[in-house]
Amino acid sequence: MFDTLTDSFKNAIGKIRFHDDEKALKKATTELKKSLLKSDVHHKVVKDLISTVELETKKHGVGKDNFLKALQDKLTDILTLEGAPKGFTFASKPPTVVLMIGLQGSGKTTTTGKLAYFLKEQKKKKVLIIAADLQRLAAVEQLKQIASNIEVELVADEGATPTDIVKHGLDKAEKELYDVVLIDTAGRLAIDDELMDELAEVKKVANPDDLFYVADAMTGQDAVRTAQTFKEKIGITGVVLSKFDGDGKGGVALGLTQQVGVPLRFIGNGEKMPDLEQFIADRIVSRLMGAGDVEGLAERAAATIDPKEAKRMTQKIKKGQFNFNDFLAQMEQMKKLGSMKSIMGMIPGMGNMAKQIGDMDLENSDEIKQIKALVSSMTLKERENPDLLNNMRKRRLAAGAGLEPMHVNRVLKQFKNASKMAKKMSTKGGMKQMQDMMSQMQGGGGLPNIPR
Ligand SMILES: Nc1nc2c(ncn2[C@@H]2O[C@H](COP(=O)(O)OP(=O)(O)O)[C@@H](O)[C@H]2O)c(=O)[nH]1
Ligand SMILES: [Mg+2]
Repeated sequence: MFDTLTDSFKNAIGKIRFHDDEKALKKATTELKKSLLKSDVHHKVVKDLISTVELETKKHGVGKDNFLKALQDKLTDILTLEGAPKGFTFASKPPTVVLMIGLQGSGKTTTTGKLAYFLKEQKKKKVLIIAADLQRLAAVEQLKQIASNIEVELVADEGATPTDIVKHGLDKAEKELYDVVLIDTAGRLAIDDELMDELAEVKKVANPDDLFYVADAMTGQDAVRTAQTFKEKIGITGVVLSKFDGDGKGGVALGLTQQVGVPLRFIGNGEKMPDLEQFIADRIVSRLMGAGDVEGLAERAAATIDPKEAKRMTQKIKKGQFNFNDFLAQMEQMKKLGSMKSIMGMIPGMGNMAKQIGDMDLENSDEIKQIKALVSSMTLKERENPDLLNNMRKRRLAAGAGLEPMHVNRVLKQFKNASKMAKKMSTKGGMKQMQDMMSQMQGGGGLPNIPR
């Protein structure tokens, strides 16, 4: 997450008034420098950022707006490589072949699944995964499970060599007209020649359009160093930073593109399949400045939420007809959007909430389990009409769901509140009200809109 970095920028911006003097600017940049270094941004990147921002702000006149603009421009500059691809790019002639490489445990296999899910759900592509990590039986098993969960085709053969399986997979992709082929490879605990040789061979056979180096964000500057080595030895065209949701400080994402000379293409921010984000500089800058990433959120929602269904649901909510079936259906939809933490981080002014919420697990929280147990004990009529539930029916439900009557009452009350809240939010300006409430709870409004 970008919380720590966003806080650093917010603090610095807060130190400068609408019109101000160079002393205030110095104070703001000195503090910013300190906190960026603390967030594990490389010192050269920090130095470059600070000196440019100081220079540009002075040139246009010291004041909040010019400082903000200078920061925004420089950040965009730092996160962009001229002419380099952004997010996922497709080859002119399908299939687009991507080789996933990296150290053991960096998140290659998980990221392969996430990418496949992203391409299938958001880009509506036909995706094939090739399991070329044949070192460990468990690795193939892990990929099998992931592929079957997201319903993506997998080519795996424990007996084959990595190059054979890649050849076999590419043939299949060609014949069966796949759009994208993702190849998961073996890693090692550290960089060694044997690994590099194997990867070089796989690369020769696969002739990939992209080579994504998957790096664990929690390893900080080590992620940058290993990426540099892989770039020299194998050649990479993009980096994916996994485990960005961890308590890493996030600074590595800021410098990586310039340091390695290869664009950061994706960020992994959770263990679940939807927890992957394209790294698009403008959007990231917007988030770093505390303005959220509405575009990214809308994109994700558009791909997962059926607009007709959403409209039908809104109508029901407005009429107060929201029932238990709808409730469960909504839960399923939410699950597809990704972890609560990653969603909140994209809503303007809610970045801090994300920190407080932690990771609400929609599948496994006790409350959700109770609700599911309860709903499955209901008759169809009861599911459709929560008002039917009198005391006798409640006792029957409690027994059926293995809950205390007290729990049943609590769940029903929560459901009533949720449906009231939903009704409120569905009115015009409801979402705005909610946001205002949230930002008041955080003890401060969001940042003003950033001038473009
Ligand atoms: N929290 C979190 N965990 C991740 C993320 N990506 C991968 N992991 C976890 O990291 C561990 C290693 O991932 P795996 O894909 O098996 O790594 P590989 O050895 O490079 O294939 C697994 O437990 C994953 O669930 C991420 O973005 N966030
Ligand atoms: Mg693996």
